[in-house]
Amino acid sequence: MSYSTENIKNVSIAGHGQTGKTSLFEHLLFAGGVISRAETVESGKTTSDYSPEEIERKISIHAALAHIERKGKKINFFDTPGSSDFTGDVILSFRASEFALLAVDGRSGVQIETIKLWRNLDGRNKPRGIFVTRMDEERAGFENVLADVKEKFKTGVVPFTMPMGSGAAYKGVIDVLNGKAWFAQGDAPEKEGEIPPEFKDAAAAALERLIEAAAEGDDTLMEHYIDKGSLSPEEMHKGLIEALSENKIVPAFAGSALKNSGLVPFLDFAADIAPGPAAARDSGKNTNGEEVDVPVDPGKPLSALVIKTSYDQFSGKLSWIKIINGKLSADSEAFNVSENRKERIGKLYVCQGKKLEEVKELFAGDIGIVAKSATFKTNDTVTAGENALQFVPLRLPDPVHAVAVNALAKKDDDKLGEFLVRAAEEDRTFRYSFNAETKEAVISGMGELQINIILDKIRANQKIEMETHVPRVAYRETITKKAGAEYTHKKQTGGHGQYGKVVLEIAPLPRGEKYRFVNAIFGGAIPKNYIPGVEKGIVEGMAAGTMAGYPVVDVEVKITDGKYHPVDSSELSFKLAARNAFREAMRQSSPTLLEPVMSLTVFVEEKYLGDVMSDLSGKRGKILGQDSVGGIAEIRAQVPQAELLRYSIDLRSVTSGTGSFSVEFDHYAPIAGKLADEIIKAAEAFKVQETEE
Ligand SMILES: Nc1nc2c(ncn2[C@@H]2O[C@H](COP(=O)(O)OP(=O)(O)O)[C@@H](O)[C@H]2O)c(=O)[nH]1
Ligand SMILES: [Mg+2]
Repeated sequence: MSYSTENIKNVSIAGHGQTGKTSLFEHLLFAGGVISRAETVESGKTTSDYSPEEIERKISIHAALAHIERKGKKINFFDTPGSSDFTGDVILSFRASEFALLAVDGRSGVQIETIKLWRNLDGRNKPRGIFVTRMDEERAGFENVLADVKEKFKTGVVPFTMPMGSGAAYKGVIDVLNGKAWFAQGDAPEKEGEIPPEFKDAAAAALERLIEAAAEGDDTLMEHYIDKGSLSPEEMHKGLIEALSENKIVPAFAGSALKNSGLVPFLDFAADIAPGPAAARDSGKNTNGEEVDVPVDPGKPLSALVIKTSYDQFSGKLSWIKIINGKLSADSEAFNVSENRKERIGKLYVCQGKKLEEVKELFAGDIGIVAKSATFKTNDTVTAGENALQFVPLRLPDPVHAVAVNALAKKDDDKLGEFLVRAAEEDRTFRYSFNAETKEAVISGMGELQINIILDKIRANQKIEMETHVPRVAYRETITKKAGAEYTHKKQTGGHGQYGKVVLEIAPLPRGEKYRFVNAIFGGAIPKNYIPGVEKGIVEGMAAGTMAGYPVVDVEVKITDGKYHPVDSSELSFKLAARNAFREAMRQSSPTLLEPVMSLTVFVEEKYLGDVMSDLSGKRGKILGQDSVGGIAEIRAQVPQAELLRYSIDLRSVTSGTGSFSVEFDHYAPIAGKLADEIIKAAEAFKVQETEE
């Protein structure tokens, strides 16, 4: 069945691991009548954790999509992984949803991933709510969690539902807006009833907060409220919808997935109040490269964005697609703007977890799947015709962990490469490349877990044996003082000889300027037509420095003089002369090694702060700053890359698995002494051989 734009909602369920997202998703599907029985995560049979790797490990690894019909609305739900290793699929679900529901464990409150996801949503100005989960467990506290949210995010939260009791005394939730209670019935669906007398006061106080929140959405409503002291139900709805779509309020919900509780009132909220695509806008780049707003609009010609690519054992390649404008029809023709190619659309599906259901068309705002597409890849823009804007791609974090990999049997290397490319297509935070400089195939991603899962899958399915090791660091070399040298390349063979003389000076440039070539030849000492040869020689010389064979950077090379021979000179002679002159000068210029230094941000619970700091100082780290909010510390530091190659493993052991970090290249810094000696020694075996042509 196909739904029109105003009847579609897209909600991503996200949050820290083990907060109960997958269970919530499963039991929402049960409450919404999609499945007749909710399965436990432990059974490996839930709707959303369906891949073999998820069933084996009992955690969510990939985003899953399903939909529920409620009050004539189609609500698409994403279940997303909680581990930062799989953040790519959380980000794509945020990109495709107009509302995010953050699951927060009623016992632990805001955790590290909650904070990171909250910031990510801030960056998108995306409306969000909090679902306080696991209220049936001992020590669960709704008010504690709200206070925690308030402290950590400096924002008020407005309960739309609130729990009746907690732990063993948990009875269900109150639907504040509609003035009803929903009583938990264990395995059976929750039941509507009167608010019990002991919760009446709390419900009335919560309603008061909700009315104020609704008035905040709209100035005229605020006036009504001040005049009359209350708002009508219609006014309430209108005000709340506005306040939410402008991201002015954060609604809170409570419940217990396993007790099927707090789900129906949330579905009502999602259907009635949560922002949907109808009023949303996406952003793209037009043909002039300017960023433009693209309102979701069913009336315009088709435009859509491929948000995810997955491979299914039976159906093959699946391209997940969000329709932004117009509609996408099965058995039609579309245009892939990113590839500049036509694409034949065959069958079109929506899904309930792994189950695909064929549909004839999908309207703006909806999310579906195109099977076996020839050209689609994640981030591609799909339109009705050529020459259209392209949607802004998913904004993904840089990899934090890398390993070098190779197949044990040489013959398997190509096949391994092929499946690594596919893995990178499926998860855009995973990258695979051949580093020509270090001569290694390097894969990188968001953590050891992500990388191991990908490699395990290839090992198991493709029967490829492989080995991994810590990747080599891409060091650089540079010079610290001016020097000059000259070199004459001269060869007298039978026929033509070779002759070229180059005189040059080299000088250090500021860090990051890489290379400057200055031709200061007077009076044609080297004829113009040989200068390109000279420059080639310099470039070759700089490709492998004299210390350890690493590329040379931040050097100015000035050619001051030379000599040629009318018969024997050639481009090659000058190239070789220049290369050797450069090397000679470099040896005289007090060269030094440079190492890449990364800028690192670490999030840890405060109790681990001391250990993390001392670990960082042992890693030659320079602490730049530190903030602490509500028990969670954020540390910013600069640390040499060589010390961070296994940081995802080290941080895990220092913080019992709770810490997380992001890292990006910052600058190159000189390195000397014993460390430099070791690098030079290690590079000996690796040094680019000097070849005489
Ligand atoms: N008692 C109780 N346990 C829950 C509830 N929701 C989830 N759990 C349990 O919490 C664990 C993690 O749940 P899961 O849904 O996989 O969390 P996710 O990592 O956020 O997807 C599982 O053992 C669930 O059975 C709940 O409402 N009550
Ligand atoms: Mg899960």
